[in-house]
Amino acid sequence: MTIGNIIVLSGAGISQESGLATFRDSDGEWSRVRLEDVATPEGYRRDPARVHAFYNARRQQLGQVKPNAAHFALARLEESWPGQMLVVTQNIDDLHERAGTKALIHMHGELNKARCDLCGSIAPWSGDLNQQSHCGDCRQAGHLRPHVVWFGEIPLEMGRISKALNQCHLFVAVGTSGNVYPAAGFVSQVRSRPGTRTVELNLLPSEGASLFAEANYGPASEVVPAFVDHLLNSL
Ligand code: BV8
Repeated sequence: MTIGNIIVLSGAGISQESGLATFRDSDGEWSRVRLEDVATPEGYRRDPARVHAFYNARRQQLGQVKPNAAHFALARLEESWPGQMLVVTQNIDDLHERAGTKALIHMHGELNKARCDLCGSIAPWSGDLNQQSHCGDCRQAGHLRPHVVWFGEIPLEMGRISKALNQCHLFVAVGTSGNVYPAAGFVSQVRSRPGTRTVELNLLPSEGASLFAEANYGPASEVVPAFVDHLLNSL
């Protein structure tokens, strides 16, 4: 087994067994609300109170959930892998960091941070956000939004992610349906380079399943620890 650099791309499926809803499963978030109403800048301009309520409910839920075996397995892999490892998550929950993952990029932002549209400050925020919330930096009210990337907005740290993709030997996608770009395109960027390995760990084949050379299907809490054991046992 060559000791190379690993990138793990995670999506909502890795947090599903912790009790957080996914988006496109039959009981997912988008079965209850339209993404256009709650996860776009237009939706926020139209009805900020509705968008705040959507994210406030999800932020409150964070306090009631815990990382699962999949999150812990990735933290164990980072700890024991002799090469570099980076987790790029589409998720806005904090379960990867709570499981111990250190090298982590939240490309779609973070639920427990607020961003001020007036002064640009980004600060931890664990309670409810609303239009009366004051920014801790500029002290102004009415300009705080969830520090979350909505559809039509540019994901965070794309330069750093692209550089890591160009240097990775093993790309593993966990719990993502492969519907949302640019994340869904990462596997194509990696597989275009010879000598790279691409693996999908998911409950069901994703939209991009045919782009992965290998796959293990099942609940993340089972297939991710098994894959981590396979990697570490082959050292
Ligand atoms: C951008 C906000 C430009 C926070 C999110 C037409 C064609 C192609 C692309 C586009 C298009 N029109 C517009 C676009 C671009 C658009 C896009 O991709 N739209 C899609 C819907 C077609 N993308 C954007 O707008 C992005 N920005 O493109 O900017 C740009 C880009 C680069 C450089 C310069 C300019 C911004 C996208 C970010 C949007 N914000 N979230 C929030 O509310 O959470 S995206 C949203 O979807 C979540 O972040 C989520 O993470 C993400 C992806 O969903 P998944 O994580 O995959 O979740 P999903 O429910 O879909 O799937 C769950 C999977 O888990 C399933 O496969 C299921 O089987 C599996 N599973 C379930 N249970 C388990 C499990 N697996 C294992 N174990 C289990 N127990």
